[in-house]
Amino acid sequence: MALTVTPLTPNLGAEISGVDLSVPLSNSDFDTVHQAFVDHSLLVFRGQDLSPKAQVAFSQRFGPLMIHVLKEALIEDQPEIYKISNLTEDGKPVGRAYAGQYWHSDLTYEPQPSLGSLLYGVQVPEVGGDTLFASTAHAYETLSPAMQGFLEGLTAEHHFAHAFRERPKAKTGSPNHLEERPPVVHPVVRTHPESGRKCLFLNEGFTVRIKELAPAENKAVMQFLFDHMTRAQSVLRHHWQDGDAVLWDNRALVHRGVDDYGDDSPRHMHRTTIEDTAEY
Ligand SMILES: O=C(O)CCC(=O)C(=O)O
Repeated sequence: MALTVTPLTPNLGAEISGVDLSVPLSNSDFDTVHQAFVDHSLLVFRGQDLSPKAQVAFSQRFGPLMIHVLKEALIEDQPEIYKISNLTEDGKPVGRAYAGQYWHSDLTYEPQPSLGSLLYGVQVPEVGGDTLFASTAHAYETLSPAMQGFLEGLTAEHHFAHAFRERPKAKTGSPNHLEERPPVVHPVVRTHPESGRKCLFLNEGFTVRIKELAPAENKAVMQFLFDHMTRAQSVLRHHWQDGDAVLWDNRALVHRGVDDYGDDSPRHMHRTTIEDTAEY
């Protein structure tokens, strides 16, 4: 079956059909997938049957993989796979439950953040547990030139612990590794190294402050930017089916989970995280 690329919204997302990710893609199919990734920022592959090994092999074609700081949520003999799961085994959590229920881009608290992530739905609820994605390129492009000019050259501090400081911990608890990662600084506007588009690079989860602004200015400017980034025109909502593999570009999107389901609705996912080796 021929590979096809079908856009899902005007501003982000495409569904790819005619591809089996469990076997190596030909170079020409990979080039088409890669170009679609750059053009649409988010790709949905339905009906996949992906072993951890095959998921790692496909993800590695985009770049080196990162090992998540939450070691207890990794697959033991395949530590590139981070488990997002509300399942338990012998009373112990199988992975990180209800991860990322706030807008974020993966691993911006690392000095070298993530290029993209591939999340594979092993078992998902029939209803609920969707993931939302918002285009930070579209967000930048829909700011006024005056606001774009104001943001140019500013830098922001990102910290892993920030995501857990003021959030309700009802379902997830706080991980034990919060202080293991010191704060890092990234530009507020980054030019995507492959598409050439400018993207806002800050997120509600991990961005503590814009360094050059006073506290009251920070509060107002960051809240404006977070609201602007997640307007309906920039958002795609993915409803999961078992066997979906969703690949997203952390350089050009923010995303969040929706915890509108409970432990009586099993949700078990495998994530690989690709490193961004570009200089900004
Ligand atoms: O489980 C989800 O829907 C979102 C997961 C997430 O935020 C992540 O993998 O970074």
